[in-house]
Amino acid sequence: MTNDNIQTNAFVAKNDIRAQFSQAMSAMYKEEVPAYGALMDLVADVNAVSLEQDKDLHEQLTHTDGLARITEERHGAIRVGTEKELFTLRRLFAVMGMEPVSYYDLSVAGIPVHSTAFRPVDEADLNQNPFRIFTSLLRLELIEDEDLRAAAQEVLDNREIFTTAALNLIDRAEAQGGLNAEDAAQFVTEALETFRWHSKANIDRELYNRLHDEHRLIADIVSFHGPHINHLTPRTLDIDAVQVGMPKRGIDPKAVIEGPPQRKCPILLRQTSFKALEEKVFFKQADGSWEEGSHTARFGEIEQRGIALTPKGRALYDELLDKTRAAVRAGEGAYEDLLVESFAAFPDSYEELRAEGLAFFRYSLSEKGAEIAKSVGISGTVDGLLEAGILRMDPIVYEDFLPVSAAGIFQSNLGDGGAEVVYSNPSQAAFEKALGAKVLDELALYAELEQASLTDCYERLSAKSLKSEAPVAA
Ligand code: OOG
Ligand code: NI
Repeated sequence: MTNDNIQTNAFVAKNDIRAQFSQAMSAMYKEEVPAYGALMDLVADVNAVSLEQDKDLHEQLTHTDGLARITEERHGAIRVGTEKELFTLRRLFAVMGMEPVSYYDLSVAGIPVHSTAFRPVDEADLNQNPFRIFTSLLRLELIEDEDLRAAAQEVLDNREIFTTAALNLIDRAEAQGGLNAEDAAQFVTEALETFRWHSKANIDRELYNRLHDEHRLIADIVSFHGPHINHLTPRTLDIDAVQVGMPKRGIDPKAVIEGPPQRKCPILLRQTSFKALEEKVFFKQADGSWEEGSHTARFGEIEQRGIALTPKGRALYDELLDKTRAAVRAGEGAYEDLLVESFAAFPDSYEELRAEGLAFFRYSLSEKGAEIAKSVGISGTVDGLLEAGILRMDPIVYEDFLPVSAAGIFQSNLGDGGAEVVYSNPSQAAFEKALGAKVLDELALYAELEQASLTDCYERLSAKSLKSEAPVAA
């Protein structure tokens, strides 16, 4: 064994650091926002019922190793103020095996941020712990009022959202290629500090009000010591049941579920949330005293994840959603009926989704296929082998987010009032410059996963001629 190996073995796996961090975040948020704990309980109950009643789903999740991860599964969201903060966050998340995937422009929805999601990328890592953080960067350049922009910039430039120990441990993890158990535990503790809620604002009430009048989100990002986690979202297997169950447990959900309608074969992502809490905060007055006020930012959200769509499937999703939203605004009476009606045009069986090249699948050998492959080499097309029951296919879970849904979630929690400004223009290049890296292309990741699963089947069947007839998206 080389010296290198000895060192590497002493490092805690990134997956374990991520799992510890996700646990720690959940425990902290439960303390900070008790309704989150109530929601977790509801989701656990609903998921147990779904798995009991839907044997196919149970079998599918067991087969794809997706079952174990579900109770521990959650995503969070944060918003940062400066390029430097985003840059360091990328390094911090990398210590836990989380990489920036996809670019989301929220400015088109009147929200002056652009975003990415930090998450694990490889299938095995996702199955161990798929913790994700939706991360938004404020775009101060979209504020027209120059004085206000300068005041906000100054406040942001003067804060340090990371502890010194966290910064040192990030440096160490990069230099060594990992962290030992003691460092990893300290890293989790120190990293958590960045996302903690602080009721004492960094600024006085007057500046808070000016920021708030420009956009509530700007006040949320600039006024506090750091990017407090604003929600943590468990994954449910039946979001309609959770939506109905929330009021019974004293939680008030937003009016509509974002995303596609209820279907037999869930696609992409459906999300709903409960309204942000009104929280007591304290503004720092010029004479050093603290003045009491209130701020709403933190809320709860639930999501149900379905199959990842190919570019063709995604285009159809966007088209049908746009059509619905052009006719009626989300939240108005007819919205849900119209959504269901529009989505009648989206095939709702896995066979059709595959045949039409609308969704990504993970292929594996069926029990029969594995048995036969022991003795004879088999070749054939994917269609033929599926039909012969030699291959099986399972949906690849959508691991990302949806900009229209995200905008709906942001908006439902910004409350009423505040300006409805439409900012413009995505700027992925500027975002990536701040990040210090390119975001990964989520569609390429799904396509690679599908292809890798097929290649594995080729090899096991020794059927080198195996080719997908269904349009496997590039
Ligand atoms: C992020 C909103 C987006 C989601 O699930 O789409 C999001 C935020 O409010 O900061 O978390
Ligand atoms: Ni969310």
